[in-house]
Amino acid sequence: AKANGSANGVLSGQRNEEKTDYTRWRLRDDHGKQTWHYLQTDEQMKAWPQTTADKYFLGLPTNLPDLAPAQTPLEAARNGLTFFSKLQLEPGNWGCEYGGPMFLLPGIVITWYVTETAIPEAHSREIKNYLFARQHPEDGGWGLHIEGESTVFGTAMNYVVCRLLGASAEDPRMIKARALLHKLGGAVNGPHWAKFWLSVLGITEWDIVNPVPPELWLLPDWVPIAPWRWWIHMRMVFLPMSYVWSKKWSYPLNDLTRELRKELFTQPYESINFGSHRNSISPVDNYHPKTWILNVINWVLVYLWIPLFRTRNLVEQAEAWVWKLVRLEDENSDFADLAPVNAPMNMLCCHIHDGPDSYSVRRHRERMEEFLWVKDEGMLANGTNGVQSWDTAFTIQASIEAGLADDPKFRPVLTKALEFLEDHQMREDPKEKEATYRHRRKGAWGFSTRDQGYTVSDCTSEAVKAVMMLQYIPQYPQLISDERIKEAINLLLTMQNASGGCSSYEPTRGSENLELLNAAEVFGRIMVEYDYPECTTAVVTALSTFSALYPDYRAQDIRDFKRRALDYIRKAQRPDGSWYGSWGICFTYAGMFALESLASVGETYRNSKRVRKACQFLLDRQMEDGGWGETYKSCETGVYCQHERSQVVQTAWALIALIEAGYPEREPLEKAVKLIMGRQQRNGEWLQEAIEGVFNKSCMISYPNYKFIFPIKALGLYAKKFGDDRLQ
Ligand code: LAN
Repeated sequence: AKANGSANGVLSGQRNEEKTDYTRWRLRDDHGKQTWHYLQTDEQMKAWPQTTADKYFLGLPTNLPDLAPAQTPLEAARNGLTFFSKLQLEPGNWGCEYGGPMFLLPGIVITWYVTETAIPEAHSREIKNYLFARQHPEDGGWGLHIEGESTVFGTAMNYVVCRLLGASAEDPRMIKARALLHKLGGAVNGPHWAKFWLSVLGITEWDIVNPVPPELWLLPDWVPIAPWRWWIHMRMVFLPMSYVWSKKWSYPLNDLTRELRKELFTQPYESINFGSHRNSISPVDNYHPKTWILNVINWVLVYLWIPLFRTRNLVEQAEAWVWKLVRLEDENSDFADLAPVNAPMNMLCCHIHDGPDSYSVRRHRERMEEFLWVKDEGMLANGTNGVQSWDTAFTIQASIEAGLADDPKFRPVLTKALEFLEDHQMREDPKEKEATYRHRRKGAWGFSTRDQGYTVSDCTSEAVKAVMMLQYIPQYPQLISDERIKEAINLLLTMQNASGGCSSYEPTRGSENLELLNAAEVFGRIMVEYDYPECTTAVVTALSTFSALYPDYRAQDIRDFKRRALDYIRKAQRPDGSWYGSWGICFTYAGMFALESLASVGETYRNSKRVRKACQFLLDRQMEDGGWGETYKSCETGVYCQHERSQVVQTAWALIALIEAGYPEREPLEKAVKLIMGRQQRNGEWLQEAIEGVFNKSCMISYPNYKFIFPIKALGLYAKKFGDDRLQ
C-alpha cells in the first residue's frame, strides 16, 4: 500500500462531490509556523500565487522540467536535490504531510465542537474527504493508523468526526462504518482515550472512563510511580486529561449528540450500564492489555478511593496544581504544546477554567491550525506541528555527504536551511523548569520549531551536526557561534542514561515496571523513556564531529560518554545481528544508526565479528531486485517482515548501513544503487511508497521527505567509496 499517495480507500461507486478548489489552497510558513489557507477571492489568489511546493503537496501538477538523465550515482543525487530544493519553504525549512495516526483529528475536531469554534467550510469538507479516502474499502472502518486494520478506536472516533462535520447518518459510507462498529461491539468497546473523548462530547457517561486522578500529581517526587517519571508524552496527556476527568465536564446534549447516542451503541442508550464497561475493549484494539495490577488499582480507585477518601479539599488542591502545570505548558510553548494530543486537551482545560472567550482559548484555536495539513485526499492532522528542524538538518547533511554543498547552485538553498536552524535553536530554559519537571533546553533543537520548545536528544544532535558540517565549508556563513555549538554539546552530555544509551526527550526517570500501569491499551512501551540505538547514535556522531573540530573542549567527558554509549549499542544488538528500530521501520533503520555508531569509533567489517554479523543480517534480506523492503509488521512483532515490494527508503538505509560498516564487496551495493536510480523520475523526484516511521511499536507515521534525503545520502556515500561510475 502507498502511505501518502493518492486515495486508496474510497468506497467503490462513491464519488466525492465535495472537493474544494485545490488551486485556492496555500501553505504559509511564518518562521516555521505552518498553516494552510483557502483563498476566497480572485484578488487574494493574484496577490498570493501558488508555489511549486503548494502544488506538490496538493497533488497538482508541478510542471517541473525533466532533467538530464542521471547516469552516475552523483548525477542522480544531484537531480534528487534539484527537485527537492524546489520544495524548500520560505524560511529555509522543509515541510510535509506528517500523517499516519488516525486518532489525532478526533481530538482536534471534538475540541472545536465543544468549544464552539467556527470550523471553516473548506476545512470541514476536506477533513471529511480525507477520512472517506482513508476508510477501509472492505469493512468501512478506520484503524489506529492509516495502514492498520479497523478498530473500535479508529472507527468510533472518525465516525463521530464525520458526523460532527455534517456527514449524514444515512450516507452509505456511514452506514457501512456503523455496521462495522456494531459488529465490533459498539463504542463501549473502545480504549480509554475513546471513552474520554466520547464522555467530553456527552455521548457516553463519565462512569465508563477508568479514573484519571489529578491527585497523582501531588505525590512526592520520590514515589516510584510519580508522573514526573513517565515518558513526556504520557504525562503531558495525563495532565490535562486528569483535569477534565476531575471536572467530569461534558458538552450539553443537543440533537446531534442525541442522535449519536443512538448510532454508536448496539443497545438503547438508556439501557447501558456505563460503569460496567470501564474495562470493555474489543480484541482488535487491545494491543497492550491492562495488567491485573492496573485492574486492581482501578477497582480500588472506583470503589474505595473516590467514594471514601477523595475529599473536596484534596480535589481542589489537585485541580489547582494541575491547572498550574497546564498553564505553564501553554506559556512555555506559546500555546503550541508538545503534540496534537495534549494541545486540544489543554485548550479544553482553558475553556473550562478561563471561559470560552478567553485569550488562552483564542490562542489555542489559532495554534491548533498548525497541526493541519492538506493533500490530494483532503485535510489531515500531522503528528506534530511539523518536521521543520529534523528534516532540514538531515537535508543539509545528505547534501554534504553527496558533495552537493560545494556546488554553487545549492549554496543559496543550504544557506537558507542554515538560517532556519539558526533561528530554531532554543536559547532559554523553560520557565519554572524545576516545578514543571522539564529537562533543560538551552542550546537544544527540537523536532519541529523553537516555539514548541521541547529538547530531543537526536534532533539536537542532527541539527548541531548539520550546523558544524556546513559552517566548516568556507563558502558558508558562521551563523551559529562556537559558544552556541558548545551549549548544544553541553546539553547532549546531560542526556545519557545509566545504561549508556540515550532516550528521546529526557534521560529515563522511572522503572520499566511502570509499563504495568500502561492504561492506553493501544500502545506498547509508552510509560517511561527507553534507550534507543537511533538516539544514542545521533548523539555519538554529533560528539565525534564536535571533537574533531574542538578537540580540547570537555574531551574527557566526551570520551567517557562515547565509551558508555558504544557499550550500550553493542549490548542492544540481537543475537541475529540486528537492532530493533523504534522510530523508523524497523531493523534497516536501526541497523543504519547502530553501524554508524560503531564505524565512528573504527569498528567495522574488517575488524569486528559483530559488524560482520550485522551486515550478514541485512544481506540475507536483500531482495531479488537489489532493494530492501520491510513492512510495519516488523515493529509490531519484533521480527523482520518482508514487504512484497522493495522500498527506496529502506534500500537507502541498508545501503548506508553497509557502506558505513565498510562492507567490502561492491556487487550487492551496486545492485541497490541501481534500484534507487531506476526508481527516480525524470524530474529528479522519487515517488511515495509505503509508510516509513513508527512510534510506540504499534502506530505508524509518514516521513515523506525520507525518500529524498536518504537516497541522496546513500548515493553520495556510495560514490565516495566506490567511485562515481556510470551505472545506467
Ligand atoms: C516523534 C517524532 C520524531 C521522533 C524522532 C526524532 C524521529 C525520534 O528519533 C525521537 C522521538 C520523536 C521526537 C517522536 C516522539 C513521539 C511523537 C512525538 C513522534 C513519533 C511524532 C508523533 C509522536 C506523538 C507521541 C504523537 C502523539 C501520540 C501520543 C501517544 C501522545
